[in-house]
Amino acid sequence: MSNPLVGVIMGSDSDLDIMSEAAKILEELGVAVDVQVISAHRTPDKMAEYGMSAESRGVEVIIAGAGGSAHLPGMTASYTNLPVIAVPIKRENHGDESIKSSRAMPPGIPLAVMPNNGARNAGLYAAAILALKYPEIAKKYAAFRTKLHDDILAKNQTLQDVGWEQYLNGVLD
Ligand code: RP5
Repeated sequence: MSNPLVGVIMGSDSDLDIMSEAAKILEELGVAVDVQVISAHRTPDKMAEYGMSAESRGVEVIIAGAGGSAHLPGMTASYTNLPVIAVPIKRENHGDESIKSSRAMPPGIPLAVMPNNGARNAGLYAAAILALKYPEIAKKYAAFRTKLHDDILAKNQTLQDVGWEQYLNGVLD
């Protein structure tokens, strides 16, 4: 694969089970990714260096996931002019502090904020941004969307064929 166009960063390796969804969908769409653990509060120097050097390294979109007070997405955005997509990490015992913190970026430094644990959509959103420039990515992204569309048509056809009760008890089992 060529140089990573998307940087996927996260505050802890404990976020990787969720953040790997972004890497996975991007690689399925043929987009090379660079995946790193960078903590805003434990390695602030590394976060600054990463943000400041991202553009010169050829990265075009950054996806940043963090839990807790989730400083990583907003602070990374403050170190680069690249688009930054935030993925709030929410575990079962967590509140909504991460998504609220990401959404509350003061005007001037924008963050695209996904739903809690929305790493897959973050990957897709990054692909949509890159599709504006790269026809190959645009083709794969469009094909992905077409498949979503066609899958629903096929499911509805089966629902019409077998009826809702059998669908519920048979097809969905
Ligand atoms: C945040 O604190 C990380 O993004 C993670 O979601 C959370 C817990 O980190 P660990 O204690 O698992 O390293 O900084």
